[in-house]
Amino acid sequence: MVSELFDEAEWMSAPGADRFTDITSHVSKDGRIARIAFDRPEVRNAFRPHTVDELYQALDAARQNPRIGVILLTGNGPSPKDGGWAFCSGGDQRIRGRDGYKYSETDTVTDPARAGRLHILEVQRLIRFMPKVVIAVIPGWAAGGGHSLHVVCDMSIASAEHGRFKQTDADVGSFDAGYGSAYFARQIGQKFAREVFFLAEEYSAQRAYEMGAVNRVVPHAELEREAVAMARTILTKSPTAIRMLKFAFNAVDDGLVGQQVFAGEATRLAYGTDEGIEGRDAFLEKREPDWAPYPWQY
Ligand code: S0N
Repeated sequence: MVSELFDEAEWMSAPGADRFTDITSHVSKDGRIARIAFDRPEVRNAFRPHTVDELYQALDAARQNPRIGVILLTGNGPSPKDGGWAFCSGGDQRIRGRDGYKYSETDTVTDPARAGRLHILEVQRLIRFMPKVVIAVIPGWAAGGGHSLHVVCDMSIASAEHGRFKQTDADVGSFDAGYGSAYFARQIGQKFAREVFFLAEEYSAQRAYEMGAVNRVVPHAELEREAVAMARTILTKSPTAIRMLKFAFNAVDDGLVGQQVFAGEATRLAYGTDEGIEGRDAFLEKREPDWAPYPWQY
């Protein structure tokens, strides 16, 4: 069983997913939605570097699949140990060392180039900059770096009964000083964001909803069904409009990189116009471009 909330009728295994050990990766049977899940419920879905590598690969495969428009990021459960549910509890503290993380519990760090990589931030950027909608589907704890992941997702939907939020970074001496905190403050306001980090208290899904940190709170048993329904609504929209909107929402907080990403999409659109094609053809045909048909619009 993948997860108690997993609907076998909805999903098929994603290509190559059988090689994953720390996550599961599925595609909806119509090929339009990806479901990628942490699969370490016995440690509240904490991630080790190996988990992050797999997560990156699965997300990037979904990004490159032109049929997929929405990705659901979730955590499998419940824990076989105690029945607890989690989205993700952040970095695996058992393998954290002075300079970062060992690759896995049994690792003695044989490859210095891989030691201590905090590359969950690469996953954050992949989610942030992919031109598809990523929804955090939160069946239980979102804590530490798991909290940061839900923050960077485009939307969040949480289990009413088991959804729990806690930003433990300052408890364990870590700090996500990027999207996890500063962007979180843009979402819910400075006072609330500082409270969440400085007090590191537990918040229910309902409280997170009231703060503006999650979009929807739904009965636990319906969590994935509701998430799929949200995804299907998004899939009825124009892919170009959704990608331009996502990058427009991002741009104001992403500085020159945000402008670069948005501008890249604008260039792509311009290349598809007759005017853009005239520029290309004029160069290839070694002649002056004829811009006459294209007015200086106002
Ligand atoms: C999630 C919590 C609140 C759940 O509490 P609960 O329900 O009482 O369960 P527990 O009994 O505590 O846990 C059940 C079992 O799971 C193990 N476990 C839980 N979380 C982790 C973890 N993160 N690492 C390793 N093991 C974990 C427990 O030990 C227990 O095991 P057993 O049964 O054997 O006793 C609670 O568990 C909790 O507070 N967890 C820790 C949350 C945490 O502090 N996470 C780390 C925070 N920091 C990061 O994530 C940094 C990540 C990072 O790499 C980063 C780097 C740079 C910039 C940004 C980031 C970033 O993303 O933040």
